[in-house]
Amino acid sequence: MHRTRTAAATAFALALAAIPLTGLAGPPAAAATVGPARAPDRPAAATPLSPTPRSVQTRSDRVTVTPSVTVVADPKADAPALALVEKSLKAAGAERIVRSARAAAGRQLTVYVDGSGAARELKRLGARGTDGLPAEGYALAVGDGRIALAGKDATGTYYAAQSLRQLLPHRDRPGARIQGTAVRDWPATPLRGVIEGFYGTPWSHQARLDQLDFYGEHKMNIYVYSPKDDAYLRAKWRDAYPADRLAQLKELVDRARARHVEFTYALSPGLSVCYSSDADVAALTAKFQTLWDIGVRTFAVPLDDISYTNWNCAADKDRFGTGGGAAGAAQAHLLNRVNQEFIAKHPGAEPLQTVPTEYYDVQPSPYKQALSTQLDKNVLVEWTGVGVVAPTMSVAEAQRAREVFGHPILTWDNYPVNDYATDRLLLGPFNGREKGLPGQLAGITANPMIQPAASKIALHTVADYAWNDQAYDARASWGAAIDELAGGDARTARALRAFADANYYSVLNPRQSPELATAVDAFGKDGDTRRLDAALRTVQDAPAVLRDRLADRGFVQDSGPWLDATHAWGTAARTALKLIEATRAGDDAKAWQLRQRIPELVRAARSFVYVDLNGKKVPVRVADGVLDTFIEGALAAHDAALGVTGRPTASTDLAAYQDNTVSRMTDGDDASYFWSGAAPKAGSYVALDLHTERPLGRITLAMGKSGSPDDYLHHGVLEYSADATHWRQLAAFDDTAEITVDLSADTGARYVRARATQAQDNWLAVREFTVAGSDTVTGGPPAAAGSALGAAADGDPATAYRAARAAQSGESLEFTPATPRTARSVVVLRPQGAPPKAARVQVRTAGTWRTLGTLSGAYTRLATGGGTVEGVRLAWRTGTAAPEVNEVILH
Ligand code: LTM
Repeated sequence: MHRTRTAAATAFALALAAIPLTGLAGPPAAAATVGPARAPDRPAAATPLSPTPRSVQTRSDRVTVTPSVTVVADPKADAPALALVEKSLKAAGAERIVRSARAAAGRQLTVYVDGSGAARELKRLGARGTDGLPAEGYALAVGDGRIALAGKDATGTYYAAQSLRQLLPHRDRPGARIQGTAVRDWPATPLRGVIEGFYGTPWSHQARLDQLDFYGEHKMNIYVYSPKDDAYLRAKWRDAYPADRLAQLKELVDRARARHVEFTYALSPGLSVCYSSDADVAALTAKFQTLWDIGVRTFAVPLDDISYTNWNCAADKDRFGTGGGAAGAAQAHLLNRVNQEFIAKHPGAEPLQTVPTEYYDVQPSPYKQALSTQLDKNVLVEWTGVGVVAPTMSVAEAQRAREVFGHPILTWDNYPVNDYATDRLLLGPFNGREKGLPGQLAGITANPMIQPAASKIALHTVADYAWNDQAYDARASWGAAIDELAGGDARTARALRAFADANYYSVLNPRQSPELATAVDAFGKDGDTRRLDAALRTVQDAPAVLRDRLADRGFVQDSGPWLDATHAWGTAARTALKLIEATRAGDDAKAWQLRQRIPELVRAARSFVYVDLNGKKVPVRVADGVLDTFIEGALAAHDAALGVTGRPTASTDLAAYQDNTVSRMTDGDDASYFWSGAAPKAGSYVALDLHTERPLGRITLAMGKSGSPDDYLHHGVLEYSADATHWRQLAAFDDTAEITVDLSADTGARYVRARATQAQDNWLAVREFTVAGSDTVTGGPPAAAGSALGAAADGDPATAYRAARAAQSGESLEFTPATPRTARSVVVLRPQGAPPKAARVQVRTAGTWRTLGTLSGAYTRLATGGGTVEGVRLAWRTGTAAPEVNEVILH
């Protein structure tokens, strides 16, 4: 099967021909102004067109889509463009489309597509034609009862039709009029698109078809088919496709062509190829031939993420030697053979593409030198920028890449790919790419997320940048992407914006949730709870709105766990805000009631997982560093109001294995644990910050866990410090997983840590790391397993003493401060639902016990009547069901 050369293909060839080593061709000679515009230019960014055109002028008149519309098209006009024009007119309310060689009589709308008719009408409307435009450029004018559009080539006409689609009203508003407009437009770089090049679950066939439609709509002209976990592309690259797989690929190739997208087939043989082998060259080209036969015209041989220091066959070592230079020579040899024996022998084939093994920097090396000098000059080299995921990319870096690789550069931009961060959706815009960069490149391909539909927000912005980097505004493009996906529905757009903001963080967008963070910061300054609650409510409700109203069901499906987590974090944060309100209002009982709900809400928010290709469950992150921090702040403010120091903050220099984060060793739950995911080295530590310097009581370090009893620090020391810089040793320990150290009242510190003194093979699991104050708790009933009496006076209301049994006659819990304390009241915090009158509350002053009253429900505050308190006693009523106490506080 043969096809006509698409404009995308021509652009590709032109790009190669036009690229001088010092930089690519600049903007075309054509001026960006059109003829006699009747109204002043408005900034292109203000148009509804996306990508933002180079030049837009509005006219003072308007055109109506009449029930019958005549289309006067050049006989050679691009068929997909014509089909799109007609479809868009129908969607705008036209009931009948008449194809004719002449304009309609009377007041009926006539649309001219390409040829002399369009050229004449463009001129009449004061717009310039396509002369002087680069490949894929177009001109479009609307006014005086007609529409004229013309492309520099077939793809240009298709893009003119895409712009017209966006300008036309929707049939929901019959008779709606189109603003008179003249657009003159062209791309900033020849190739613009997507490389499905990530690790993890490859996109489905339906998702790929949907993506190709999306690329066409966004003037992207290349899709590189290169999912890392498709065995036919890497592990089993020599194997032929079964018929059904080939049929699916053909459907993709056909859809791509209809959308003016260059389907690029990328085969990655590097895991097992023998570069010098005739048989392997034959296997590669035979596989390419099967793709050629279904219409593929662009091919790539990526050689990323392989070892180039180990040969796959002895023959390569004999032929090429060893080292980076040898690897470059071997790869150039293989690529040149494919280029000369396949690409060159297939007229109509586009230039070969490759991804070098050193794709992530611009450092000269023997490997790059070999590729630069030995690889055929017409092979395109893909490069990720400086860094695998480059936070920024500059014109100077691209120029350097061209010099160092000695070939035209196509960026493989690792955004919004999330295979290295499967806990996140990356919903922020394409950012950090310098203006002028596209002009240095053969093109830009973006590696998307494992989630195809959710990638559309970022890909929309990539398309904007790649088409018109000079007008690109990341935030504006992000907003436009959201509005487009929301389909013009304001409520959906608000929800989608909140959801995207909550999932904004990436290497390119290091400020997580900028809009929510701004709202939280503003609250910190003005304390306006109503405003922050409205913002949080939008976050909380966004998932339900999106599930209910978002037309792109793929987006909803892709985002499932993140939608759940967003709702749950919104709920937890709103509860924290209510806690702040109650704390401020001095409504202590309500504050305590709200406070107790938060740990469970946070646990729920952290419980949602993404299940990856291997079945691994990855807890997802949403608005991290913003909502979790806000909640922690609310808890800390409540602690301060209660007069307790709060839960110590845990830290470590060891990475956590999966979601077994370091905070789990201070959560008061002996069943959860921090797990290091790597063996500690000498010097590795786990530490606690007690928030204030205070006397240290009993320290417990409970290590190991069921299933991994040997995951403890085998040789270490316990240390303490006032400033986290100067440490003093408390104890040394060897070969023991459970450590308890009792300190005298005069040992005070803010920081405590356990530090490994030797490297070991086992990982580290810490179930609980606690530091009691030197206040003591005695009496009973005895604590249940996994709980401790001391939890009733550890400064952390989230931990609780839970009795093992009901109270017996005469039993009491006695709290003795390290030193007698002046206090106006005794506060006793118990779990919600705790029975009233369960105990008499007594204080000892001047050596005498006095009864202040009985316990209320969960929150009890009793005035001491003044004096220095030497002790507090909860004298249980006989038979009280196993008591629980979160905290006894002298206030
Ligand atoms: O970036 C390249 C050239 N190769 C791989 C990609 O397949 C992968 O998706 C990204 C992001 O993890 N990193 C790579 O190194």
